[in-house]
Amino acid sequence: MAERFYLTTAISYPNGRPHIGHAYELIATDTLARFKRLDGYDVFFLTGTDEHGIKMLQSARDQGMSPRELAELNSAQFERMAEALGGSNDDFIRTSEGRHREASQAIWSRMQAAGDIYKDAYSGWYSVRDEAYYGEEETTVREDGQRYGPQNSPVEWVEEESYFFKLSDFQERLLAHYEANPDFIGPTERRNEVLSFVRSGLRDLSISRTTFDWGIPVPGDEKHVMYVWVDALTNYLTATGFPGEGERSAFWPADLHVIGKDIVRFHTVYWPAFLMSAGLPLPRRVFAHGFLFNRGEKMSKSVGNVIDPFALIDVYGLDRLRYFLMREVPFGQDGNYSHEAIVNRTNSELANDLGNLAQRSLSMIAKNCDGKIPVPEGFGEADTAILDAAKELLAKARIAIDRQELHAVLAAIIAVVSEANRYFAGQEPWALRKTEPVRMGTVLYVTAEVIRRVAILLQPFVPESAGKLLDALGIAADERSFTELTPDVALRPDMPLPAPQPVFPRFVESEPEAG
Ligand code: ME8
Repeated sequence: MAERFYLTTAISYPNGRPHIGHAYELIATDTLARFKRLDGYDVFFLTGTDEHGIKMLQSARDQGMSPRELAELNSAQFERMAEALGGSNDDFIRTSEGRHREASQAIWSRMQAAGDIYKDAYSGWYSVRDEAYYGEEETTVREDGQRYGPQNSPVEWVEEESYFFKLSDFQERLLAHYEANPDFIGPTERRNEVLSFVRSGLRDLSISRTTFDWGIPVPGDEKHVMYVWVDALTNYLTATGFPGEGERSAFWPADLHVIGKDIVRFHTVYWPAFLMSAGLPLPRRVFAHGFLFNRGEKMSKSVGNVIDPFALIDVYGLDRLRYFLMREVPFGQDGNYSHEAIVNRTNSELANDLGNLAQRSLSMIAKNCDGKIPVPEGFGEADTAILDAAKELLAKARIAIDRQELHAVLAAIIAVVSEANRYFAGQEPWALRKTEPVRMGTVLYVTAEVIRRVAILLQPFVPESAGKLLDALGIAADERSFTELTPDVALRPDMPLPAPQPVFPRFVESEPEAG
C-alpha cells in the first residue's frame, strides 16, 4: 500500500478577501502535494478558513454584518481562490462546521482530563490582529502613546475570568522534542527563534474568553468560548475525522504543516503542547515560509494595499504566477514581487529557455522525421552527459522537496534546460539534416527525451503547461508519474507526435495594472 502523506496550509481568517500571501502559501503547498502524489504517495492535502475569534467579530461589526455572514461571504472567496489557483486540496475545512466543534471539544476534554486546564482570572496584553497574548516585556509603547506587540500590531489590556492551559509544565518536554527531532521546525532561523523563546521560560496560556460568544463553547461551561487558536489548530485533526476512527484517521499525525513565519509560535509551541497533553502524536514537521511584499511594501488585510490573486491570474495566467512565486523567492525567506520581475523571470526561463527549445526541436521532428520520435543511434559523450543530467533530477528534487526547497527544484530543472539549450546549439541538428540525418535524429531524440523528463518534473509547479508539453511529446496520461523517470524508461522511437503547439508563449506587455 502507498505510504501516506498528510500536509496542510494554515487556515486563513476570512475577515477580508484572500490576498497574494494566501495564494502563495496555497500554491506552495499544492506543489508539494502534487509532487508527492506523482511520487506515489497517498496524499491528503487540507486547506480552509479560521472563522472564530475577536478579529472576525470586529471586522464583521465594521462591515455591518454578523460574523457568520462575514465568514460565509469570504470563506467562499477562499474556496474559489483555491480552485482558481489549481489547488488540488482534498478537503476544505471551515471551523464553523459541526465536525470541527466536536473535534475541538474532544481535544479540550482530553487536555482537561489530563489535568492541564484550570480556571483563574486573566489580566494582560492582547493583540486582536494577531489573536495573541503577549508578555509585557514583548510589548513597547510608541511615540503615538499606543502599546504594540512584537509583530507591530496594537495590543489592548484584557482582564477576565479565563481557563488556562498549563503551558509552563511543557517547557522541558518541548525542548526534548526539538532536540530529538531536529527536523520538527524549518527553516533553521525559525527553529532557533523557537528554541530561544521556549528556553526563556513559558507562562501558562489563557485559553478561553467570556466577553463575546463567537467561538466554540467550552464543554461544561458554556459561558466561555475557546481562545480562537485552540480551535484553529485543532482543524488539522478535525479533517482526519477526530475524535472518530474513520477512513482518514490513519493520516494523523500530519507530515507537514506549511505556515507563514508570523504564526510559528502557535504551531511549534502551543500546538505540540496541546497534543502532548491530549496524548496524541505530534506532526512530523512545521515549515514556515516568508512574507511576500509588493515591491517591498507589506501587504495585509488590516494594513491595506492588497493585491488580488484573481487579478494576478487574469493578467499573467495561472502557470506564470505559480512558476514565478515558486522560483523567484527561496522558500522560507521573504521576497518581493513586481510586474517586471514576473515578466522577466517567466519570459526568460519558460518562454525562451524551455518554450523555444521544445518548439524548435519538436517542429524539426515534425518536418524532418515524419512527425515521429526519431530512432537514436549510438549515444556519444555529449548525448550521455545531457541525458544523465536529466536523469539525476528526480533524486535532487526529492531531497529538496523534503526540505521544502521548492525554488531549488526549479533551479535544478532550469539548469538542465539551459544545458540542453547549449547541447542543441552545439550539435546544430539543422546543419546535420542534409549531411548526417541519422545523427540529426539522435540529437532530436536526446533533446526530446530531456524535455520529457523536465516536463514530468514540472507538473507539480505548472500543471497545465507541463501537461500540454507532455501532450506535445505524445505521452499518455498514465505515463506521467515519477515511475516514468527511472533510468530505464525513455521515449519510444517511432512514436507518432501530434502537430507541435507552442506551450510557453512570451508575455506581451499591454500595460497591466497589477504588479
Ligand atoms: O494567521 N506573505 O490567518 P491569516 C506570505 N488564521 N504569507 C502571508 C502573508 C504575506 N504577505 N500574509 C499572511 C492566520 N500570510 C490564522 C492561521 S492556522 C491554524 C490559523 C500567511 O489569514 C500567514 O503567515 O492571517 C498564514 O500562514 C496564512 O497566510 C493565513 O494568514
